[in-house]
Amino acid sequence: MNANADNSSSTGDVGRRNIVTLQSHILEEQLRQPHATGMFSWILSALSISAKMIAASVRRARLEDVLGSVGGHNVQGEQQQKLDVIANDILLRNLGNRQGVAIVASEENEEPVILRAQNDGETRYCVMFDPLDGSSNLDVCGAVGTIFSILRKDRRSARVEDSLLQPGSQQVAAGYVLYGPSTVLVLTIGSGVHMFVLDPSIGAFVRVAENLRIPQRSKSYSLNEGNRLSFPQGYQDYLHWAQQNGYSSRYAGAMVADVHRILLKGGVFMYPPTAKAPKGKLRLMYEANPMGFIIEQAGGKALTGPGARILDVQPIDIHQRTTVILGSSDEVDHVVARL
Ligand code: P6P
Repeated sequence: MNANADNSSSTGDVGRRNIVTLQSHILEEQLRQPHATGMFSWILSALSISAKMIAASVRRARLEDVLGSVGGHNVQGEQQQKLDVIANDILLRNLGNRQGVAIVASEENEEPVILRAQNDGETRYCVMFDPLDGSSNLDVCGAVGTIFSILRKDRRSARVEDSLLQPGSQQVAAGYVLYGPSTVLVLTIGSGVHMFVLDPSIGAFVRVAENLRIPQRSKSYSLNEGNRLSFPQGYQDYLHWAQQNGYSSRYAGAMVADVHRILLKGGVFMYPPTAKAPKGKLRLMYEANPMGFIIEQAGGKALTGPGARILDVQPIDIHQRTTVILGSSDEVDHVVARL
């Protein structure tokens, strides 16, 4: 039984377990903030509702013939899946209904969506997200996910969109939803990492673990070895060392699935520079930053290279890409020692 699990008895008798839902967890956290207005909680609830709606769409995708591509390409030049658009619309609609949100930015939208004017005194937050990460896995019933990042609006900025270009260290919350055999939501608001599982019988995310800690080491690495020959030499040297030392390789092709496995079991996830993506493929603002925040909050490391913390990168564009090396601290060290 997971040592982090909530009051779970050794027999796992769910009947006696104190059920804490995501909503009550959020309210517990709000009560700890003397000046909280409830706006932040409302935004998290919009993300929770969106996750339930997206999960329902993902589970029925094959039945409702919403798999496959829409024929267009997103700002990344990637084929846009029908469910990418559905998930994006769900998030835009639910977040648009929350007065505290000034602006949102999505992998699927070239430009940010300004919801309220910079001088609107009620708005305090900016939300960025990848609505359906790894969506190319959908057609083969593979794991997909949603990744989100929340920043405070910078009231000193002249334009509301300027608030988006803050380093990851300024995030006030980050999380992901993994649509796998169960729907799992992992969240940090800067005081630990907590995990929730959607219980369809009550339609609520139930807290199953608090203050998750990533194992310090684990002989497992995760990257697309199909690009090995174009990796910088240091990464190739690492792979040679790892294979000589009995490491296993695990790669789902969806960052949420790979990072979730590493959060729970340990290991290291990488997206190195490649010939096709010389600066790395993953997006800083709505993939690397939120995942980096979660991994660091769980006691791991999240770097773009030796001594370069992901959360310290000063962004210049909301869709910029970055190299990613994140996971167990000892395993990240083994990689950067060879770069
Ligand atoms: P590749 C999915 O498209 C994604 O953005 C991440 O979820 C995933 O880690 C990566 O790209 C997979 O990229 O080049 O290995 O298919």
